[in-house]
Amino acid sequence: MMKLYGMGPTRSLRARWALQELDAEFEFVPINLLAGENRHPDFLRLNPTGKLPVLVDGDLVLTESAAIVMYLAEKYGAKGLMPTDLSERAQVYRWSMFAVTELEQPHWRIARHSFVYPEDKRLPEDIALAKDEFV
Ligand SMILES: N[C@@H](CCC(=O)N[C@@H](CS)C(=O)NCC(=O)O)C(=O)O
Repeated sequence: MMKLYGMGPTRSLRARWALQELDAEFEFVPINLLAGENRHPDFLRLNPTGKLPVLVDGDLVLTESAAIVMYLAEKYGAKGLMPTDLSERAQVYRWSMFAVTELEQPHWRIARHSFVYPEDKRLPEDIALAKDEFV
């Protein structure tokens, strides 16, 4: 059975949502980032960057939430999440890339400088710049 390593409100939500949307059988393996479980050698063997999500499907170990979603959509092609028509599929690639390269980056910068970084590393002026970029 496929295994998804993840934690509630993180990017692993994307993969979990796709699995549920596709009605796929999977085991969810919780990894507590706050407790540092992503730095355990067993987890680092799966993903040396120590990041979530990780999907394990047989011999395949896949990281990157957008890639996982697209992989699942193709694996369960009959469910219709991934269009069969190439030009429609191109739009899936386009909007997925747009989400992770254009939208997510400034959004994540806002989060880092608002509550992720320690207070002395936060740059309020970068929040303003990132907001402009996001818009
Ligand atoms: N581009 C990656 C980003 C993965 C990522 O940064 N995951 C965060 C949770 S949302 C993480 O695991 N962070 C732990 C760390 O950086 O140590 C993806 O979309 O999967």
